[in-house]
Order: sequence, then C-alpha cells, then structure tokens
Amino acid sequence: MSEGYRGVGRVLVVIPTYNEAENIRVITDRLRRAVPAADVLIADDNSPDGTGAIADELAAADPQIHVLHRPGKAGLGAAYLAGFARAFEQSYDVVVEMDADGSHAPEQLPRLLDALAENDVVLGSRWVRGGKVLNWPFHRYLISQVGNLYTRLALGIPLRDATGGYRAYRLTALDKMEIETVASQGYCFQVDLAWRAHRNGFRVVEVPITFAERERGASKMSSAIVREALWRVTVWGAQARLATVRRAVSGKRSEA
Ligand SMILES: Nc1nc2c(ncn2[C@@H]2O[C@H](COP(=O)(O)OP(=O)(O)OP(=O)(O)O)[C@@H](O)[C@H]2O)c(=O)[nH]1
Ligand SMILES: [Mg+2]
Repeated sequence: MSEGYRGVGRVLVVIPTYNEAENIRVITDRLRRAVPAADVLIADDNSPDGTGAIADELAAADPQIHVLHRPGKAGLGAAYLAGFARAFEQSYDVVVEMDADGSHAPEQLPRLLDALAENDVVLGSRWVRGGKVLNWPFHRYLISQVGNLYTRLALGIPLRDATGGYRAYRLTALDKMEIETVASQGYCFQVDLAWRAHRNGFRVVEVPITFAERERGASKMSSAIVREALWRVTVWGAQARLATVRRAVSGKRSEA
C-alpha cells in the first residue's frame, strides 16, 4: 500500500479488463513507472484469453497491484462499480479510471492528478484545446463528436468530452453521487457519472489528453453500446426538462 500522491492522497487506478492478455502487462508496467505512488486494481470479468491469470502473476510480484476476479462479462460500468466499492472499503482518497488497451497513456496521469488538487472530478479530454486522438478511423471520430454534441444539448452540460474514460474522482465526490443507482453499462456509464457530478455541483474540470487507438487486441465497442447511450441520455434530458417545468409551475402556484 502506497503513501499517496502529493496533494490528493491515496490513489487507486481501476483497470477493467476483458480479453486484454496482450495489453495488461504493458499497461501496468507503464503505470507503475509513471506514477509509483498509485495502487492498481485490475477488474477482470473472467476473460477467456487468460487475462486474469496474468493479472494474478503481476499482483504476486508487486504488492501495489491487486486483482478483482468477477464471474463473467457484465460490462464496463459494473466492473468499475465493483472497483469503486473496493476503493471505498480500503479508504482510498482518489479513484482513477483507465483502459487497458493503451489508449490512455499512464504517463499523462500526473496531469489528471495535479488538476484534482483543486477539483472534485477530472476528465481526461480529447476535445478541449490541446487534446488529441491518434490513429482513429473517421467513423469513430464521428461517433464521439456527435455523441458529445448530443450529450451537451440534451443534458445542458458544458463538457466537451463526457464519454471519455480516462478520469480521476475524489471519493468524497463519488460518495455523494449515489452510484449504487447507476444502471449504465457501456460508454454511457461515463456520461452517467459526468452528469451526476455536474448535478451535484462538483468542481469538474477537463484536462487535455492524447488518446491513442488500441494497437493490440479487439475492441468491445458495439452498436448496442451506442444505442444504450442514446436512449439513456435522451431520457435523462427529458427528465431534467420535466423537473424544471414542474419547479416553475409549483413556484407559480405558491406565488398565487
Ligand atoms: N471487466 C470488463 N472490462 C471491460 C468490459 N468491456 C470492456 N472492458 C474493458 O474496458 C476498457 C475499454 O474497452 P475497449 O474495448 O477498449 O472499448 P473502447 O475503448 O470503447 O473501444 P476501442 O476504442 O475500439 O478500443 C478495456 O480495458 C476493456 O478491456 C467488460 O464487460 N468487463
Ligand atoms: Mg479502447
């Protein structure tokens, strides 16, 4: 167990994995070098390619690496929630989300953690000035841009990259976000948490990152994941507008 990162306290980086045998060693190695103060939790959904066994080897060789074995593929959101629960149990101050496929450079984590010193939630952002995406096919660029535009309009949140998955949260903030009620599974999980942070009035900041397309292994991105995000964001946006209308109406009634 580490002493913590300057200014923010004890940090747990949760890396969800499903079939990342080709990536998990490289990413944990880079992460341990880049931020030696951070502990690592690999949340593996019983990957058929043996990622879980490799994670066990890594954990056996390094007391700052831990593994959460889950029974089967249940989506990114569920894996993160289980990882967050572990962070609460073990009294960490900060939890970080990071993909295993190398898209999120561990070398940029200090940038996120430094920004957390004066914020509650830090989003690694591809779409603010200074942010970049390397080697993405045009259709992925389009999905991300359109998805983020729709999210901004439907929810009225000022974020450029609400779907990104490279983030740091203070546990004091997560604790108030009622995450036990999160049902989102895919990307939508990221939008869900950004929306909760915004509604709670937390200090949310976007810092530029360079996101690189995965080089090894298969993507778990699917049209079902995009559809889930679309319908949930639409429902949340409608609920928020309805609540505003209701408040306005009951305000008028009490004035009358
Ligand atoms: N535990 C767990 N991890 C998952 C699951 N689905 C995806 N992941 C992990 O979540 C991270 C992001 O998934 P990716 O497949 O890279 O999804 P993506 O980044 O949207 O897609 P690409 O950009 O094509 O890589 C990776 O570390 C995956 O292994 C799941 O059902 N369970
Ligand atoms: Mg990826």
